[in-house]
Amino acid sequence: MKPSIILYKKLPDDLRSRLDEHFTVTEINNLNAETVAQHAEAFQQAEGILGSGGKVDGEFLKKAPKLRVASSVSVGYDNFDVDALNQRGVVLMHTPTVLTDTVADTMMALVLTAARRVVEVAERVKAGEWQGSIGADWFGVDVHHKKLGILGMGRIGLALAQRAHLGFNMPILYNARKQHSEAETRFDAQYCDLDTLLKESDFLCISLPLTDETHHLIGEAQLAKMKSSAILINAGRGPVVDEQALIAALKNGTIHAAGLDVFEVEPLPVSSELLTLPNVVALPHIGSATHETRYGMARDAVDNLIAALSGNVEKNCVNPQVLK
Ligand code: 8YV
Repeated sequence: MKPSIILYKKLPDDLRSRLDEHFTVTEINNLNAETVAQHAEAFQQAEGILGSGGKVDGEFLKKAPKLRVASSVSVGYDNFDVDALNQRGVVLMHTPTVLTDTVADTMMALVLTAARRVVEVAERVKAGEWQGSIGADWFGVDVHHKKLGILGMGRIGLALAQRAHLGFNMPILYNARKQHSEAETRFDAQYCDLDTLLKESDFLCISLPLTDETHHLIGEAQLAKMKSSAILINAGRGPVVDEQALIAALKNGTIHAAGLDVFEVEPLPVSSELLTLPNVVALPHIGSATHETRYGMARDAVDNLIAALSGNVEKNCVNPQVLK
C-alpha cells in the first residue's frame, strides 16, 4: 500500500507523476480550515503533506493524526508551529538552497529600481511625459559605491553581498546573530551592531526569517536612526518591519524610499497607503518567482517528501532531531 499524502499546490506534470508513483495523492487547492474540513477523511489518512502557505499548527495536527512529514515548497517556515510538530514527531522539510540566487537577484532589482526610480520614470514615459531632455525631476540616486547594509546574513544575505561587492563595488555592513566568516573574507563584509547598521547604511536590505524575535524588529525607533537618504529593502517577511511606522517614515522624509517584496498582509490590500506613495516600489512577493527556480523548489519538495517518508532527513530538514 502506498502512503497517502495531501498535495496543496499545483505541480508541473512530471513532478506530479513522480508523486503518484510513490503515494496515493489527494490534491486540493489551498490548505485552510475549509479545505481541511472538506477533505477530513483524506487528512485523517495522510502521512505527508506538500505545498506552500496555509497554517500548520496544533489544531491542524489534530485533524491529521497519521501525519509524519510536512514538505514545504519554500525556504521560510513561519507558517508552521515547529514546537507542535516536534511534540507530535512530525518532520518538517523545506527548500533552502535552490532559491538563493533568485531571491538575491530580486533584492538587487529592488535596490536598483528604488534608487533609479525605474518604475516611476517608465510610467511617465508611457504617459507621454518624455517631451524633451529630462531634468532633475527624473533623476535617481547612485547605487555603486554606496554602503549596503544587510540585516540577516544567511544564504540569501551572502548572495546579495556577492552581487553588491563584486558587481557594484559597494562596501558591505551586516548584522546577524553571529559573524559570517565567508561574507567577511570573500566580500569584505563588516559585522556591526544593529544601531550602526541603521545609522550607516545607504541601503538597508532585510533578509530575515519571521520569528518572535524578528517580528517588528524594524519600527519607528529604528527607522528614526536611519539616514534621511536611506532606502529600505525587504524581501524576507513583511512583519519584520512595522508597516505603519514605515509608511509614516516614508511620508515624513525620515527615510528616502523603500523597495518591498513582502508585506504584513499578503496579497497587499489595494487600500494600503503604501500604494499611494511615489517613493515605494511594491512587488507581489516574487522573490523566488522564476520558472526555473519555482520548478527547482517543487522538485526539491517532492524529493524531500519521498526521502523523509522513508526516514532520510539528511538534507533540507528543519527538525531532524524528531526522528532520533
Ligand atoms: C514563496 C518564499 O512565498 O520560500 C519562501 O520562503 O517566501 C517564497 O519563495 C512561496 O513559498 C513559494 O511557493
